[in-house]
Amino acid sequence: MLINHQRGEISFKVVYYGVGGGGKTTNVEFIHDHINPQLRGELVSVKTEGDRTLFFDFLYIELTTINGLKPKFNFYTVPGQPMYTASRRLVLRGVDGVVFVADSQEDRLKENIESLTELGGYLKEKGSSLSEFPFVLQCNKQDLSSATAPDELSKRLGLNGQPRFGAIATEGKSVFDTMKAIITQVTQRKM
Ligand SMILES: Nc1nc2c(ncn2[C@@H]2O[C@H](COP(=O)(O)OP(=O)(O)OP(=O)(O)O)[C@@H](O)[C@H]2O)c(=O)[nH]1
Ligand SMILES: [Mg+2]
Repeated sequence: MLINHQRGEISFKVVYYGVGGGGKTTNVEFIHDHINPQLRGELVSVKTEGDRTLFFDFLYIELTTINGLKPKFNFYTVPGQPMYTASRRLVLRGVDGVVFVADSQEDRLKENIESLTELGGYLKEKGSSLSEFPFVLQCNKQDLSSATAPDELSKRLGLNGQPRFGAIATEGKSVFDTMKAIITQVTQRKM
């Protein structure tokens, strides 16, 4: 969280985390494409270790001001493939909230668990945990026949009670619900 008093802004960093090919980029692109262009910056793709890390920011004016400051949200995705651990650590620096985009397909459960465990380890280093930190689970690819339902997937991932959404990011289904849920968590925590 950063406060810019001159501009009267408070910025939060939200990271979309999860396995390679799970749908993080699809989420962020959909948000970017469907938000008022006057309220957001460009979608910027930054190369890290040969992979892409997406970044963009926008002013979310529907929220009331926080202590007189305009809330601004910076959305990032990490590269999900296992070898990009260093990039993920870099992107997670200063994070205020995480959306974990799980690939709901049955055969990706093990990778989802590995990715979530890595995230948990990072939060632990920061003196936090998955249950304490602003966190939303998105069970993506619910359109596929081998998809596990959100409640069941949440259980299998060892989560308890964190907000969860069944999504189809390619169709935009639950993309904004997920985004609003993490924004609520992040801002309520800081207010
Ligand atoms: N069927 C289906 N495909 C999806 C869905 N969401 C994303 N995809 C597809 O999955 C593939 C990977 O999506 P990305 O958004 O690039 O995944 P990512 O999580 O950013 O992957 P990395 O950047 O490699 O970590 C793309 O071909 C998407 O079109 C979904 O809800 N259903
Ligand atoms: Mg991506």
